[in-house]
Amino acid sequence: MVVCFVVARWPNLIDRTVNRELDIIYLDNAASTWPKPPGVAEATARMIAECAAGPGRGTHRMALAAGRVLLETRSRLATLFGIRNPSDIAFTANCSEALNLAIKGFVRPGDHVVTTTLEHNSVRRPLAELERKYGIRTTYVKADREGNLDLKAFEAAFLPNTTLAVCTHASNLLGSVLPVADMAAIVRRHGARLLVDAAQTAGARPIDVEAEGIDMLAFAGHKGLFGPQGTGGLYVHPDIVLEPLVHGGTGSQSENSDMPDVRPDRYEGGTPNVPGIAGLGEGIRYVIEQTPEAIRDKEYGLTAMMMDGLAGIPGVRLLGPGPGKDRAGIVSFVAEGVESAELAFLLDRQYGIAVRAGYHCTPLAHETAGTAETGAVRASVSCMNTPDDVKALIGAVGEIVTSKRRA
Ligand code: ALA
Repeated sequence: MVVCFVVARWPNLIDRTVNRELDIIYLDNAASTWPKPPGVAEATARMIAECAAGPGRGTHRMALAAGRVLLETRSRLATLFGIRNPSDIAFTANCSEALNLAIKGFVRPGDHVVTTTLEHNSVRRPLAELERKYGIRTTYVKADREGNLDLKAFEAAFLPNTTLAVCTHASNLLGSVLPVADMAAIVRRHGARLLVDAAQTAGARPIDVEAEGIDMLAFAGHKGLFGPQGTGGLYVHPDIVLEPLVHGGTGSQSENSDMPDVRPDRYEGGTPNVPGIAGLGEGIRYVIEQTPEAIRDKEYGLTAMMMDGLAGIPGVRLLGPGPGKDRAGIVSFVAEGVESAELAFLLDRQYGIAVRAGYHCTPLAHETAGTAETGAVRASVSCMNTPDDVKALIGAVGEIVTSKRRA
């Protein structure tokens, strides 16, 4: 009875939300991309409607069809990231889970880890947990105010017991892009392994794990890969064996009380998000068709336009690399006379523009940028945005900031 009552009271949850979103100018793509390319929603819905069986958990046709969806999406990911064996990719619920799997599965008591002050809490928090529980040690190499990392300082942080380096590929606050191939060479010289957090870059710029020397790559499915939320994954180099994060059913080696040693089963306990992974497969298809190079260039053009326009508004200070320098599709800024949260609120309520304000789960990067006290407003594009979206943001920020400064 209670369930019926609740369902009856909330029959139109999706309609109400989507209807409001349809006339939005969406510039919060660093959190989650929207809209998705054609085919993503359809593939997800189709799996729920037509093929909701457990992959690898039966030999009937529907279970096999679900298994093929995982296989196909994994193969597309391997193509996109230059990975030889798709089984070296494990699906996870998001990039945070992938990073937790990599960090907690790799680091052992007595280890030292090198990382940076640009990291998201999904790197900082698992490391802090291991520090508390097992006394591991972490060195945070300080990036400069724009979000650039000095490679000499990075190399100087390595100790004889350093086993892992973790870095974001692009800062989710500053948009700065780290030179992961150069970092990988340093990491190799010190006999350690490199884990890259590609939350902001997977799909939005080229990544080749072999060519760039990346040992583990964590990625979100719902950002630049255009999949649904609840998808993500981790690439693990074939010679690295991680402790699993989840112990549970895999549909394989069921007599064994340990997790199987075969991949990807070892890292995928429990029934996966097959509808989400079906949608993710369509998102990756789109990225491969467009090419990550073309997506990067389109986002860069929109970002450059945004920086140019915002920089011309008196009282606005942009964070991150200056004009002409490489950056992901992220522009964060602070405005004199108006708090970041208020500015984001007014953009949404008065202009229908969605951005994200606050600390973006990266207090370390805010300290680095000098915005630990104020937070910042972040506008972030995907290749679905248009110059008109950017013009609307610049115009709206200009009006709000000018009226606040006059008041
Ligand atoms: N990490 C995501 C962001 O930066 C959620 O907004």
